[in-house]
Amino acid sequence: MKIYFAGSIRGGREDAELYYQIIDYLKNFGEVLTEHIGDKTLSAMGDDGPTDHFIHDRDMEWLLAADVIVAEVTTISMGVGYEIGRAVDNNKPVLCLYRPKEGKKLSAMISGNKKICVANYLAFPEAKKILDIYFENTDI
Ligand code: 6K6
Repeated sequence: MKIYFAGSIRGGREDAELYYQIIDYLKNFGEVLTEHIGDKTLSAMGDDGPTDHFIHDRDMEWLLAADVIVAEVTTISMGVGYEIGRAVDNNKPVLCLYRPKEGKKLSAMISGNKKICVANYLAFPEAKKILDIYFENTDI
């Protein structure tokens, strides 16, 4: 199974360590196409790599090749929101992992979309349980 993991880059890298842990755990269920999202050396600027056109086209190719999209959506990211929308449009199953925070609410465009599965959690051990249940019960 091909898994596309989405997590914030230019939206902010404060959860990079958590992305790394989730990606590492996702490898139990299949091939993760986007391992670089968990690279703790990646800055939020993202100016030191390939061009933005290259990143967009390559990532879309991976997204369309994926069987499932898992997104960590706590740190707000335009790129992650865009990827989720494109995935839904292409009938890909989407699981969003979200850590609720005082005074913050997940965008209604994500929580209000019946095609998107949103799971709230507090920390990584709980995320692992969510992933176990999701991949055990989802017919992908
Ligand atoms: C180099 C250093 C930091 O970033 C880079 C290269 N940039 C990207 N590389 C790979 N995927 C990217 C990059 N920028 C955005 N994405 C995609 O959008 C990823 O798949 C993420 O899930 C999402 C993050 O979007 P932003 O808006 O937070 O950047």
